Amino acid sequence: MKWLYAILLILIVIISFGCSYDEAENKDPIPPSKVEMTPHLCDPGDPGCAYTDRNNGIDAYSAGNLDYNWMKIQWDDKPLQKDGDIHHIEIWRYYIYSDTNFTFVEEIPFIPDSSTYYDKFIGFEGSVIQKTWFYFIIPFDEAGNSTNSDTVSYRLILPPGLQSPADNSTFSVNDSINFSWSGESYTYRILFFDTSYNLIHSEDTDETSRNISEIDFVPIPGFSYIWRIDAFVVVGEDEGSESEERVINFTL
Ligand SMILES: [Ca+2]
Ligand SMILES: [Ca+2]
Repeated sequence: MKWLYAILLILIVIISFGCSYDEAENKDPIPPSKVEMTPHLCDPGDPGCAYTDRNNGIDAYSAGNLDYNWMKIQWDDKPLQKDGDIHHIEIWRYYIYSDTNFTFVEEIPFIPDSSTYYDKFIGFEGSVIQKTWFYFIIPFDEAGNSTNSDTVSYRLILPPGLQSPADNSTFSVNDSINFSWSGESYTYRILFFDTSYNLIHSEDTDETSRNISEIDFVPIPGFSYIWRIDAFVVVGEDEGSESEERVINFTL
């Protein structure tokens, strides 16, 4: 009878191997890699800041002439690219004092290298400013496994309301031009970019008006620039806002 037991044992081993093989084939047990969100790195015009508005991590994002900013969030998707089976990503946010109240923002398809998302607060009823916003993402793979990312945060404040000069104004380089805006008692940064968004000049002020003669910026005749005002409570903290952007043209 020993040989019968031996055959039974072999059969059981073969069957259980077969079962576990089938299970591995049908069910992917490996969840997505954990994603690291990119914290706020620095702002254009900060001393030694080599980052631009496009790659500086979580940041306020100009919502044009609305009275609040949108939020830009970013993450490192290299681990997800290596996984090779990511299907979609869920975006989630909450704000301080409501940290049990996670809000689902949107589900986006996974497209490698497009690891930037702009949260326009669509459907949010309360005031968007004076809140510290926290974000995390949840990548899902083809089999439905998911792994939460870590969390980043940024506080939005009232964006400066641009007054003058009007968008697409044209001046001689010798004109007296007054740049003015409305806002709280914040620190303001006036920024001038070329039309390819390279930062040409920036400087900080506590005023809400600056004449071009007070600004250490020498425009070149025949050139156009993009200008805007950023606001900070304390420069260098994870907190701020950005005005809309306007174009200014210079002639001789
Ligand atoms: Ca997987
Ligand atoms: Ca910024």
